[in-house]
Parts: sequence; C-alpha cells; structure tokens
Amino acid sequence: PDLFQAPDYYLLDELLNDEHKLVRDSAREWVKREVSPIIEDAAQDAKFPMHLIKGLAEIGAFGPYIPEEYGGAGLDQISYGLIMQEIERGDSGVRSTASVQSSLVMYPIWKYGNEEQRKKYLPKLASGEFMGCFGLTEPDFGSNPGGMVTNFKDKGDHYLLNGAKMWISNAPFADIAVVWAKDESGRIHGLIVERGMEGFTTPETHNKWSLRASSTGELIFDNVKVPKENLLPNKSGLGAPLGCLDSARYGIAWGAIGAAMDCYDTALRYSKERIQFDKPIGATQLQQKKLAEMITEITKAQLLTWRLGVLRNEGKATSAQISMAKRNNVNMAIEIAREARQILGGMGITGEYSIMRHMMNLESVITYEGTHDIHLLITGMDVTGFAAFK
Ligand code: TGC
Ligand code: FAD
Repeated sequence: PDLFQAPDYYLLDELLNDEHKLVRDSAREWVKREVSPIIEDAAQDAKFPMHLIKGLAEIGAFGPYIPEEYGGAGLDQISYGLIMQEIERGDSGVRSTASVQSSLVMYPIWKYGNEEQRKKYLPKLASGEFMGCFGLTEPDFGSNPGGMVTNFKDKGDHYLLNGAKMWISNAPFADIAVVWAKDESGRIHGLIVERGMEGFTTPETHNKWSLRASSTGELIFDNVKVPKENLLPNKSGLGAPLGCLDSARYGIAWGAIGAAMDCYDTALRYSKERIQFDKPIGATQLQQKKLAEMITEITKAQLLTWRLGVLRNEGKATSAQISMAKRNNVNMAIEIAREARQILGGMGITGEYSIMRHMMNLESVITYEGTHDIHLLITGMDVTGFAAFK
C-alpha cells in the first residue's frame, strides 16, 4: 500500500526546485522501504535500529548542508528540512539520530573547529563510520544550560574534564561526544571526547515511554584527560552550543510536520473505511472537524517552515523565528496525534498503526531542544525585550 500520502493542500510543491523534490522523494522512498517495516518492533523493544545508519548516510541525512569537501551533501536548508520531514514521518527517534549527528556534532566541528578537526571527523561522521552525540544538558541544568557545572582544567599538555551530562541522544553507542564544559574562568567551550578515553562512560537510560527507538544515555567524566587539540577553538560562550541548537530546532520544525502528516493520513484513511451506525465515521461532522482542523494546521506549519527555510538560505533567519516554528510545529503535531488517535478508537492504541508511537515520541520532541515553555519565553523576550526566564 502507498503508505505515505503527503498532504500538499496549498501546492507547496510548486515552491520546490527539482533538487528539493529529488532529495525529498528519495528520503521518502527509503523511509517507506527501510524504516516503516521495522520501526514498530524497534520501539516496542526499546532498541535503536543500528542497521539504519548506513541508509541514513546514503540519503544525505548526516550533514545535509555541510559542504561536500567535508563529506556532507552540500544541500540547501529546504532540502535539509525536507529530509528531516521524511525521516520523522517514519519516527521521531530516527530523526533525532540524524539531527544530533548533523546539527549538534558535525555543525559545531564545521563552524567552531579548525581545519584538522574538520578533516579528521567530518567525512567519517557524514558516512556514519563515526557516530556522535552532544552533551549540553546536566542533571541540575536543563532549560538553563548556562549554569552547567561540568568543567575542565588546564594541565599543561592536556585538559582534565570532570562532570556529567544526562538525557544525551545516541550517547550509549557514540564514538565521539561534543561536550560543553566550563574552563577555570567559567567560560563555556566545546571539547571532542572520544570513546575509550579513560574515565569516560556512557550508561544507557532505560524505561522511557517516549522515543523508544532512540538510544539515550548519560555522559560521565571522571578525570578524563582530553588532548588539547580536541578543544573547538573558534567559538566559546553559551552562544556556541545555542548556535547548534538553532540548526537542530529548524530541522525539528520540519520533522514535526512529517509526524503530523503520517497521523493525519492514517486517520483520514481510517475515517473513510470504518463504518459505524451504517456510515463511514468520516461522514460525521465531529470527525470531519478533527480532520479539517488537522489539514489546516499542517498547511500553516508547512508555510511557516518553508518561509523560514528561505530566510535561512538567505542568512536572515533569527533564533527567535526558529523558536516560534519549533514550538508551533511540535505542538501542532502532538495535538494532531492525540486527535488522530481518537479517530481510530481502540485500534489507535495498538502498534498496528503508527499514531500512538508518534504521540509518545512527540512528548520528548516538545521537551528537548528547548521546551514548549522556553520557546514561548524566547518569543516573549523577542517582542517585549524582557527575559522572563531569568
Ligand atoms: P542568554 O544570556 O540569552 O544568551 C547567552 C549567549 O548566547 C547567545 N544566544 C544565542 N546564540 C546563538 N543562537 C541562539 N539561539 C542564541 N540564544 C542566545 C546570546 O546572544 C548570548 O551571547 P553573548 O555573546 O551575549 O554571551 O542566555 P540564557 O542563559 O539567559 O539562556 C537563554 C535560553 C533560556 C533561551 C537558553 O538557555 C535556552 O535555549 N535554553 C534551552 C536549553 C536547550 O534547548 N537545551 C537543548 C539541549 S540539546 C537537545 O535537547 C538535543 S535533543 C536531541 C535531538 O535534537 O533530536
Ligand atoms: P527543566 O529545565 O527542569 O524544566 C522542567 C519544566 O519547567 C519544563 O516544563 C520547563 O518548561 C519549565 N521551566 C523551566 N524553566 C522555566 C522558566 N524560567 N519559566 C517557566 N517554566 C520553566 N540534551 C542534550 O544536551 N543532548 C541531547 O542529545 C539530548 N537528548 C534528549 C533526548 C530525550 C529523549 C530527552 C527527553 C531530552 C534530551 N535532552 C538532551 C535534554 C533536553 O534538552 C532537556 O530535557 C530540556 O532542555 C529540558 O530540561 P529538563 O528536562 O531539565 O527540564
């Protein structure tokens, strides 16, 4: 069956060029062939399907916008967004792996690293030979990462790193971690920590009800000796990790549309087939209200995100504009998942359909990369000039 009918109510395809459509269609085809058949079991088993790494690299999901000279796909921001949309149509956890690898590991090495670091790591990250993770959040500092306590001291020929990060996507299997830590003066820097360095461990976080097909863990640094050449030299301060988040949050704004489309598509089909009181439930006003509102919200999110992509291509998108799109689109998707689940009645709670998995996944997506509240407060700060979270 043609699983993925992507609604395009306002003919957005007319705004895409041939490259965008080609990239999108190959990602869509790959997700349908490789992700959809196995993802429900992976989520039920709480295992990240490691065998997908190769395919993710092949569709350009690792570093879509990183220049080709470093192994990236050299695509624009719209293509990047469309790849994220298609992957998240399959599963938010698989999209998380791509987001982290691209925007939270490759992006800081590309933007804040030196040429040796770029050459050493980026091609292997693009091909999936190396997998990375991003350590910003700590047990006591989630929404407020500037308070972090993870720190490093200059020991002459190396740095000595101590502290802990939690809720880190890909941590249990990552080969390298981009870790944010304070120097002796309290300034934040990025360090590349490699698996195998003594004192560095990555215990897995179990018992999640959300993002079960993604592997989450801690990063623990117990007197880890980090070579000096592993410090990212070209940017420091909280703005450095926040700059990576801009890129990841933008991808999530697109990704959420994919999850929402899959829920809408599933619910629409079901509503036409399911007969109660001698007629399809889709012929009732109550179910039509749900479906009509879903397609309206998806269409608004598509337009918002497309425009944001154009602004990013022109180098004009602000962090606050990205926050608005991340917040709006993830909230849109989670509300659609909840309504779609109801349209399927009891069937909606089973793994026969993808909706409940999307719904549970989106509970993480609405929390990570800045919570729903924090993004509202960023918009509030942008329009009033007052930082209410301080
Ligand atoms: P504040 O004083 O406002 O800013 C500190 C410095 O950073 C600059 N800045 C940014 N730079 C680039 N991009 C942005 N989005 C930026 N936002 C702020 C700012 O100009 C300033 O620069 P400078 O030169 O003056 O020092 O910082 P604050 O401590 O008041 O915090 C602001 C706040 C609350 C908005 C920020 O801390 C925040 O966004 N908190 C949320 C934390 C978060 O999103 N964590 C995500 C962790 S990673 C993750 O979840 C990965 S999930 C896996 C997946 O992606 O799939
Ligand atoms: P808190 O910051 O403690 O927030 C709790 C509640 O308080 C939230 O509702 C929040 O909105 C609210 N709140 C906080 N401050 C304010 C305020 N000033 N005003 C009003 N309300 C406020 N982090 C990484 O660094 N790397 C990763 O790869 C990563 N992957 C993740 C994967 C998963 C599955 C999850 C769940 C999280 C991941 N995170 C990662 C962490 C994520 O970014 C944090 O969970 C998130 O930033 C929120 O932090 P917290 O959980 O500590 O919540």
